[in-house]
Amino acid sequence: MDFGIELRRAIMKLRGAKVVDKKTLDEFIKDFQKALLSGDVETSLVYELGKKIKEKASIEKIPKNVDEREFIIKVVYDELYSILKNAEYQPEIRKKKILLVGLYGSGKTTTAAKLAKYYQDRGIGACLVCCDTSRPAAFEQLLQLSKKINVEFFGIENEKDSSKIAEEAIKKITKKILIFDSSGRSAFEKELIEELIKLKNIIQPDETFLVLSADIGQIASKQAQEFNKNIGIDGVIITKMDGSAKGGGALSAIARTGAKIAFIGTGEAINELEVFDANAYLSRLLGIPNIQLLVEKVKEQAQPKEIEELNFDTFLESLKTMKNLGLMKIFSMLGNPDIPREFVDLGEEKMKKYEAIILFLSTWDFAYFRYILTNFDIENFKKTIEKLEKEQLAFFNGKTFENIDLEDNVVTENIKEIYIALCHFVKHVGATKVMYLLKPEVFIMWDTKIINHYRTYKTVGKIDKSPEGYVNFMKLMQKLYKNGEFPLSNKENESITRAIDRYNFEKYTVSSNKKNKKD
Ligand SMILES: Nc1nc2c(ncn2[C@@H]2O[C@H](COP(=O)(O)OP(=O)(O)OP(=O)(O)O)[C@@H](O)[C@H]2O)c(=O)[nH]1
Ligand SMILES: [Mg+2]
Repeated sequence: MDFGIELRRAIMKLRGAKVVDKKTLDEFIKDFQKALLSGDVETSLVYELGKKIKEKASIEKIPKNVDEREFIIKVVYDELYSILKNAEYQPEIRKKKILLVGLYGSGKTTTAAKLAKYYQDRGIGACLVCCDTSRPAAFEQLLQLSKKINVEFFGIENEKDSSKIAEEAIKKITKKILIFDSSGRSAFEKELIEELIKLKNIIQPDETFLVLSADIGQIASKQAQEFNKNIGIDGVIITKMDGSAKGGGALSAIARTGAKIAFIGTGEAINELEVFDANAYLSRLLGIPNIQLLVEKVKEQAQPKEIEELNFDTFLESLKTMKNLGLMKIFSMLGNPDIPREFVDLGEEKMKKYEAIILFLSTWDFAYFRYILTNFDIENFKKTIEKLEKEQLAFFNGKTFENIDLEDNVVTENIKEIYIALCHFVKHVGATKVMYLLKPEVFIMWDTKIINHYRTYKTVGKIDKSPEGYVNFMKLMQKLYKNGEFPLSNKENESITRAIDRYNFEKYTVSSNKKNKKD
């Protein structure tokens, strides 16, 4: 379980609070502190943070017209950012020598390959040098990795003196970034540290990085200090941030020593390495969508076609290109890192539709859908959609919103069955969103604000959230559309169903949100 889950739960609970008073704030701070402690963050830091948040977000200090929940979350964000921002490190893209050192099994060899790929992708050739002379098969492991990513490899099989290997590599390979992998060791093993000092003197690296696994939590700072004292390090790379509950402890402990965090490892795959960016990390950690970053990433991937605005339509359009980015990353940037991995791991082709659904849902209501999706029976959802597609949805093939006969019982029964099946998974609002995604030419989405508006509409009977209520809503939409009562835009390529939804959304959902903020 990753460290952020508890934190995001605390935030979700705060977001869902009906009123925000002193009691709510105290309770949030308690939840927040508990989450940090479970992430192995130092007790003194946890205490200090709690105190600061209590001061800065005290109810009297929250400006009028600002949502209290968002204000408190912003204070939390800023406090955490102030700890982490100084640990950022910008790696220069140039020819250099990098030495990786660290504890056994911390991820040095994997990280060496990830770094080689990182630089290679940025236009600079890299060579992986095996200076691990103690671990059996270290040579073979690095050799295989270098083949996998197609970078040069240098090693001398059965050579026991790592300094000799380094010397040869430096002599032979002069035009590339050299990345030296070394044997695992603790900072407290004197003899092994002596050997490392010798190796470092021969290499004269431009950058020496200590590779630490997030699993060790706050102990990270002791290792960092000791390694720094003995051999001197330029920064730390924290691996396994994906799988460890203690990542927060490791990060904050390192940041507090004043050391830099050069990269973080976020998975076993070769491309799962990121330059440590405090903003990006915190957005993901706290479940705050980092749309800016997502837009940048999508733009990066979507060349040469520019994506000017990120919305539902461009989202679907760019799904294909975003695929390269990794869906897990996209969800994270949307503030939804808790989406079950299975969603992402299902076969590519098959998943397209579900991806669209989930992406859409997750952009629509973060907190709510994070909750739903983390408690979601994916297999069952998949089966349900497949069944609907063969039966009730197939009924609508070739039909459109304008031409369906809503007085026909067969039509309305099919609508109700689809609606009921989907409500089971994503409730009444989500159900219509999924229906729209599956049959965009037929169904119109609604939400609570839209329902409320049309409930009082003079020309209809009761509109409620029941299946009949949705059929009534569809009838009303069709009637209003046929009477020309929707001042629909003539946006190029915009379908009628989408245009009606845009109209309803802008008129009833958005304006009602604005009104609530003012109150
Ligand atoms: N989940 C996850 N696993 C990682 C990450 N980095 C490395 N690993 C895994 O950690 C294990 C150990 O990685 P290695 O790269 O062999 O570690 P090492 O420090 O070279 O180990 P020694 O050479 O034995 O000291 C492997 O199974 C890697 O796949 C990461 O960021 N996330
Ligand atoms: Mg190794």
